[in-house]
Amino acid sequence: MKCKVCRGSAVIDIRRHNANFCTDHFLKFCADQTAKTIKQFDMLSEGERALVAVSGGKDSLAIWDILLDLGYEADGLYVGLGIGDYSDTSAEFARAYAESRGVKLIEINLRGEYGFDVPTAAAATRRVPCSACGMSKRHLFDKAALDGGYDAVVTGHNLDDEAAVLYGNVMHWQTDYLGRQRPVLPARNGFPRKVKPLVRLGEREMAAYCVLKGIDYIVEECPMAVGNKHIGYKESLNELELASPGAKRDFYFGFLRNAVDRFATDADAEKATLGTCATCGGPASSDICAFCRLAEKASAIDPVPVAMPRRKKKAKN
Ligand code: Q46
Ligand code: ZN
Ligand code: ZN
Repeated sequence: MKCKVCRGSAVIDIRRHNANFCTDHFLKFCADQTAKTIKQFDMLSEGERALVAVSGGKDSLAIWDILLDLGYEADGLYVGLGIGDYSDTSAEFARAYAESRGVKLIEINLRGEYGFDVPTAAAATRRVPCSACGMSKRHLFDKAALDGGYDAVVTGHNLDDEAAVLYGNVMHWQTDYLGRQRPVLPARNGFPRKVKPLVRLGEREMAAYCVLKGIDYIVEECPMAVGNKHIGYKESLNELELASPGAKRDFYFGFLRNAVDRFATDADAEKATLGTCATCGGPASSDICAFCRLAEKASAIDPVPVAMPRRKKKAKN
């Protein structure tokens, strides 16, 4: 197997590009694909400050690394979700990376600063953990970006993630979500700009990127992801990709080219009606925003151990 660029010995094959790469040219390929995405979707301009949502996993550490190598000013933000050992270990990877590059990592601890954690929030709301977790993370990333004067929140969502979310949104015809499923969401109504520069790169490539760059990351999946539908969607898409390389890319980028605009109105209308949260001053669809309501509810009950995540109920037909 030879590198497509230099004919040296290749370390990875990327079937959807019909290409093999050596280490150096693979790392360059990842940086080039990211730079192309940033430019194509106007994600970041020169001199802008980015806040990277860092989980300690491969994708967020890889995008942080690529942005720094591309010359962007990028700080990290780690949110301690209180998911037992998983959170403790992932925080260590995030800190170790920041230290190795001499860059700033902001840390927010849900239990320490807001009096609850994800397992307890799941019990308090009687919903799957990812629902309270995702909402909390979005709120805290947005708030930290605005408070810190950052120009954009960067997340490490990759092609596999976005194709799986799209698959789920189409399966259930979540038209409001479809209207928002772009790799860049402009700043408005009290929300900062949000960008996903890794949408041209897959999960396998991000793992390879970290290994080849010597970046240590948490390999274990979050223990609360049990029953997460996206895992099933990813598996289905992997089967399709195996039979037809490029299927995920064509599905996702075809959607961006041909369909996302058709759903945009629903999402815009919803955002336009937001007011201000009386507790935190952030955007809210009622007097108090969803995060502050969650914090009030979840901090009022005794902490729930991670060993007993609430399993998802079977979906009703
Ligand atoms: S951390 Fe949180 Fe994820 Fe764990 S509880 Fe779900 S959303 S799976 S990215
Ligand atoms: Zn090469
Ligand atoms: Zn609030």
